[in-house]
Amino acid sequence: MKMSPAIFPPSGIGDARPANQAVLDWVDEIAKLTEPENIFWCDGSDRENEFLIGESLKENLLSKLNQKKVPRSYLHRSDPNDVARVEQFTFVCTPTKEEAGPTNNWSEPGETYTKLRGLLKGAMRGRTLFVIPYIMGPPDSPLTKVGFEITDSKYVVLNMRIMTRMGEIAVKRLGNDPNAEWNRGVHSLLDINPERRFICHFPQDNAIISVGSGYGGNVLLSKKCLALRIGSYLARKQGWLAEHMLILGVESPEGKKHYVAAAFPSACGKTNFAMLIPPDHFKGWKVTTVGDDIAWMQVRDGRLYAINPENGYFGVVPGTSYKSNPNAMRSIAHDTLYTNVALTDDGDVWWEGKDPDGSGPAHAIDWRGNDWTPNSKEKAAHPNSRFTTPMRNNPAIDSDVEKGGGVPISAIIFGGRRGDTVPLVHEAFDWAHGVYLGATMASETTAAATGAVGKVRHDPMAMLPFCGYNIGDYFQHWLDIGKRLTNPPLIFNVNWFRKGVTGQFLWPGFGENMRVLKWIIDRCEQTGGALKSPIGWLPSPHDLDLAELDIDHKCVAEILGIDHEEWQKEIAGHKEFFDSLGGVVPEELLEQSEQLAARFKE
Ligand code: OXD
Ligand code: MN
Repeated sequence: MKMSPAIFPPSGIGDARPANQAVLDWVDEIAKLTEPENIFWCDGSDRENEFLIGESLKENLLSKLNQKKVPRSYLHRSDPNDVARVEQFTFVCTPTKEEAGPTNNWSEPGETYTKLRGLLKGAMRGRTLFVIPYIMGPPDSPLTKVGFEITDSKYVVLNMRIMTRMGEIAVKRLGNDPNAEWNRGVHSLLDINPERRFICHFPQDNAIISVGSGYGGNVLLSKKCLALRIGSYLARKQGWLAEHMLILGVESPEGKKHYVAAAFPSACGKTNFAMLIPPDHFKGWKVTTVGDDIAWMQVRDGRLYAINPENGYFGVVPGTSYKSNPNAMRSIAHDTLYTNVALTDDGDVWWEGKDPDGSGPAHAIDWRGNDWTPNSKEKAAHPNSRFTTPMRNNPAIDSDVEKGGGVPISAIIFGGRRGDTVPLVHEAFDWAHGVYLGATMASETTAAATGAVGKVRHDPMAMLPFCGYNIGDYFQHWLDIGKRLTNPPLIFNVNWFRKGVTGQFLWPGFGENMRVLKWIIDRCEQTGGALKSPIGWLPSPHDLDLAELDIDHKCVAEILGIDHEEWQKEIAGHKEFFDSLGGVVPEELLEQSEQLAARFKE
């Protein structure tokens, strides 16, 4: 990728310096180290955004799309070696290796700072250093956190403006107290070389340094780095939860509303579920979105309340269509930044799965900038191509998305992408059993991170790449939170991806997932039927509302059922996973494992 030169903005833009001396000193220190041509203090205003878009277009960092088809939207092509999160280069730098635990790459903080300072030395020569003030969370929430990100990438600034509440609002919230809590994030593209790509977290310092990448999950430091890795560390210390979860509202025709939080691994349908449109049969039911990726939850009056700390969606594009997710399609129809999708000859964006009827363009420019036709071997859009869009574009946005106190959570769902073994839905017997369901969930890997795709791996609570401390302590924290809840959410596990013997998906998914959601709500309302099984409460076929659904009865029986042989392997897999963590798993979860095995023998 061509590096953009320094820019000198017209007066009134790029000079929003905060008064807080701690921020000024830190920026000074980073500027001395990186030696930028100039410093641009972002205020998040429309004028500033227009200026940065104009400069990005001049530098070919963005391409303008057909403004009639996708108004105020742009396409960015990243370096082909830089298209996903890099878990192998992501580090948690705690004073001891034990604090980072068995699931994180650890590196010693002192040595890591020295190495990163070496890489950052002079890294911004000839470039502009942008300072981005932002908050995570609604402005009046007690959970809201302030962050500052330094970056030499305009693409990062443009994305952060969509993904966070950026500018003045953060400067005001921070105030002048030099001891206030705020996150220090430093990002430099360096030369986008995978050999010099490190995403490092220093939880004790509330600091992040990310170098060598321009990909969203590695560089929008508000998201995976602050809201999850550092967030989970702070959450444990401060008694709340930072989770890789969507949050949705479900309202019945009578106006009764519940909120549900659901943890699925990356690229496993969180955005689709958060924006679900109920099928016609569910006339009068409404699903609304609070968040599509991250939930911060606190205990109040014995209940769990959740906020979405983000302000936008950074979603996977391929597969998104008016059939699979109409609300996402409407959201990304304007004011959206696209990364690594294909460009059609009439200046529109395109990707695999955009037209479920198979009608695609006869010619396009693919995500690498090459000619593409339907006969090409390569995909037109990268499998991890993304949209960045403001959450306010979503027609189904929940009316309480700005509520600082959060929304009360009635149910928590864990789910993975599993071709076998795990039924469509089951309910935990109680909180500790629910924590066990989360701790033992597994899922096929996806293109959201570099590495093999389609390999089943254990991904506890969908937090394997995002838990910023020892996973054993994280499990214990979940168990402890449960002890403070007098009115805990019910906990469920779902699997939309189970396949039959011929390899076909057994469940239609997408909007039809409403049928599962409805059963979950029925269970919360204590009106839904269920059968006790060794793995938890299972709906029988008549407990699910399947009216007007074109599905074979045999498929229903298969997807709701459990195969005892498969579960013997599954339980052995749980044990193996817990053993692989080297003795950090709380006793209470080991007991859950024993109890699960025993229930199969009853
Ligand atoms: C994401 C991810 O981008 O989980 O949300 O990778
Ligand atoms: Mn995610």
